[in-house]
Amino acid sequence: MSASPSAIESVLIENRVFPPSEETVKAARISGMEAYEALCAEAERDFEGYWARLARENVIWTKPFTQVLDDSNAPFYKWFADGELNASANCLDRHMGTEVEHKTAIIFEADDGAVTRVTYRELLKRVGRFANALKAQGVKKGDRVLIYMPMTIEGVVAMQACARIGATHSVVFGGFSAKAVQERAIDVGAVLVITANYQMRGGKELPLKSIVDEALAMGGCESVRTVLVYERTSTPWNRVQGRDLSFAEALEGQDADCPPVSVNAEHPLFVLYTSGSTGKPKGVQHSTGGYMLWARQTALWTFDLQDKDVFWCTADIGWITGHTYVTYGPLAAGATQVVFEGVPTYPNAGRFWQMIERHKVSVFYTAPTAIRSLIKAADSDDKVHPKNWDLSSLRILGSVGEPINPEAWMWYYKNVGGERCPIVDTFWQTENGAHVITPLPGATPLVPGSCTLPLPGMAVAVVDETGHDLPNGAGGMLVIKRPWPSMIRTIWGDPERFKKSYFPEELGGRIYLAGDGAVRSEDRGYFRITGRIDDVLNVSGHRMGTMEIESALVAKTDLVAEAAVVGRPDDVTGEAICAFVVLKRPRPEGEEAQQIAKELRDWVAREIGPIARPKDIRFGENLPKTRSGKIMRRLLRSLAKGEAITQDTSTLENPAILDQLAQTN
Ligand code: 6R9
Repeated sequence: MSASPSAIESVLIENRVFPPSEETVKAARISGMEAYEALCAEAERDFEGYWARLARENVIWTKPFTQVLDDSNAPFYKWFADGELNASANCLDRHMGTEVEHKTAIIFEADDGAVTRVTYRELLKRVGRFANALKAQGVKKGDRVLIYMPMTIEGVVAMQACARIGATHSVVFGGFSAKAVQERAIDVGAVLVITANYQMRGGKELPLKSIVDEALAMGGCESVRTVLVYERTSTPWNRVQGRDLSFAEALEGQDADCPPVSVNAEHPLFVLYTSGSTGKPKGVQHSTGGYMLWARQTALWTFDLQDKDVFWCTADIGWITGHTYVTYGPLAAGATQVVFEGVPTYPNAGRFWQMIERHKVSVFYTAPTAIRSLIKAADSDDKVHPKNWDLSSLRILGSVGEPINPEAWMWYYKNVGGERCPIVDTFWQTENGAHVITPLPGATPLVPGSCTLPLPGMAVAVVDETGHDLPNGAGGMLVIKRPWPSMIRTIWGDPERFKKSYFPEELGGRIYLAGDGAVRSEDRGYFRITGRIDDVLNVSGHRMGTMEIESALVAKTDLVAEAAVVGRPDDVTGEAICAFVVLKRPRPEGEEAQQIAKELRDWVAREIGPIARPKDIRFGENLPKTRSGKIMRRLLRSLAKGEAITQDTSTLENPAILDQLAQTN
């Protein structure tokens, strides 16, 4: 079956149920719904006892905890607060002397197809050596290190090395701009930056180090003393004397043995920036103990990882999915995983399928946007259809980052999974640390387009504006009513914003507000996520704040007077960015409009990164506003979709501008 773009949208709700095969149930870690329900009942009966048990089973503690949950300063919850551990030891050292020691930890495939493998033993040595190099540069426990790296073994090593010495890492996605790097370096107070001279993507050599140079030259980053440069390619890079060192220089003479530093369970393992509903990205701060517990446990449960599995999560380490399901979860679980440097469409759109065949991947985890673009590619070129490869090694498929529409689900199920592999549609967020709502491959009957049921212990509910539970079938706000170990601890340097964003007073100040809408099915109580309810867009599975893009646009002060950004549905990227712009000069038309639109797109790509580049830009003499001056975003959303305006426009100052704004460039 193949899907045309219109067919992608056509099946909005799919009611067929796909139960796991008997074979899958029998072999699974959580075997059957009874096993799932028993775990839920355990968490219900003895909430703290349940989490304490999992914390003991999943984490190697250097000092055992005696407290479980400390809610004395809620919503600043603490978990296992008197326990101590090291995250890197929990991923690497724990396997030494076991059969995992000489197992392949990472199969790295470079953009050009070259493959490198490292065992757990070798990875431990590389991490140890790198950790010693960081120490030699004066990095201490509690310092922050900014990582701006391509998808490579070195990227994982850099993160693990920070964890090993108790330094808090902050990874910035390699597609972000110099401005984004600068803002994050300042906000987090980084003392050292780890980067590469270039990254290879789709056959192209793209700069990283020069972007770091630009970011640090913008000022305000005086805390950064050192920049370490991984020489990914042989192309020379510009050295700032006294500040920059190549990896080779930094690693020279360093011992591979670096004892892991024990840290408190609440010690910040990392800060990861994500978009919120205001202009400034939020530094989501995660703990060490609670995070490691759920990263490992969900890797084992959701993906049912077994000894022989080859796991492949396609996410970049610059996102939370790459943190939890590349750097920490699979390694703590002792799995073999694939790390891929390149892009799914190079050298052609069969790359994923080719790599699954080549490395005998058995558990494959990717994003709906990638699936949808590969559906399109396979539709127009039979040679890149997954049927051309042997995908029989696959046993479990996963999806993350945005709702997967039933049509894409069915295509993935049939053409990739051969109607044999359960699809785990995992709902979670940067702030959650790890999976929240997801099917379990050996238990949950699947319904396409639904992330099904919460993991045991996750008190997820759908509520109205006053925080009251809604019945099945009624749409409302997704919340989590009780704390969980891998939850966000605070927003770095902004505890007030943390409280306001996630634990609003209107809901009593103790309930976590996800920012997504959801509805539970009438029959099974299965969750379906209906999308963000705040000013956050989801473009290709990446979160973008509308205000962030608006701020970038109005920062072009010579040209832009005002801007409003909304999302509109898009076949491939899920949502597309649509910007309505008022210029400081007469409204342009025709070629001039196209030229300015291009200039603004490029500007936003430079300010934030290419993922923020608006797809549509429309010009008006004004924006639709109420008499009190509020931009009527609902109208803009309709205009962006190309819908006729049916809303009440009587409060609008200037109804004539609607016609202008309906015109595309
Ligand atoms: C892991 C990750 C979080 C937002 C979240 C929601 C959307 C993620 C989803 C999903 C429907 C799923 N989202 N997974 N929506 N079904 N399975 O993506 O984290 O980058 O913080 O994005 O993504 O809107 O609120 P993050």
